[in-house]
Amino acid sequence: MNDTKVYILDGGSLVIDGFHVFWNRGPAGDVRFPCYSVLIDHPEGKFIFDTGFDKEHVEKVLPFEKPLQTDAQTLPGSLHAVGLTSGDITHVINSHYHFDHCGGNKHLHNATTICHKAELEGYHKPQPFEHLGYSDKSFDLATDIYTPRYETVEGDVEIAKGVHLMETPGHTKGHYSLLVELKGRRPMLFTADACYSKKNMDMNCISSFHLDPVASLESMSRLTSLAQEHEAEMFFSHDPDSYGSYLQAPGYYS
Ligand code: 5PN
Ligand code: ZN
Ligand code: ZN
Repeated sequence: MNDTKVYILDGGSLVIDGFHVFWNRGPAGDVRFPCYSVLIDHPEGKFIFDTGFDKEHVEKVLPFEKPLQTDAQTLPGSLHAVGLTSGDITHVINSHYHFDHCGGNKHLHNATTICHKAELEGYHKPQPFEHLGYSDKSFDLATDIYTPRYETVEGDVEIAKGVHLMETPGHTKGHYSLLVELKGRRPMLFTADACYSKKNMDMNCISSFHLDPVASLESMSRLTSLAQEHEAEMFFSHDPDSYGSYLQAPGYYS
């Protein structure tokens, strides 16, 4: 049996203000941060956790976030670099349905979409201040080549051997973080937007984009406990400082 491999697929970068990264703390000013997808090449399937942003969507709806994304940083482009095409992906899981995490779903026309029941509810009935976050609806819309096939889950779930979705609500209603166990190294804990960066964790400071700030803080604390309990390494979702130390595809963790 093949061992699991985890690839980090670079998806380009966006700009937001420092007060959005560090809620009520700042300092103000442009912060450019990375976005990426996680490919899990597993004996039970080829799983993608998060699919980055769609550059055209951001240019149209959020041009002030100054998207940078080369062709190689699109999801089809980054899959190509590891010898795969969009049709090879069997499952897509989104930590949540913010535009910078689901923009590439529409390319994955053979994939089953694993989603938290509460996240779909949150997306379908957003609070008024969540509209921009949930502005890319292409993951939910059928096209000629793409029809989403949802498989709804709740609670902490092991979606394949050693691949665990862990509930970390607050940033959104049904947010998931991801824990992946590997044969040759300590587990990887992908925080997703439950914690943007190591600095957010160290300052115990959440981002300004959230549904429930208290739940968000509890989820950050849960991430700390999970990392301790599993002796896992945390990988943050939008961390300009740590990102350079993450091994990039075609390199992989195993
Ligand atoms: C990167 C980014 N920009 C804006 C929003 C928003 O309005 O909700 C979430 C979000 C983002 O992650
Ligand atoms: Zn988000
Ligand atoms: Zn995000």
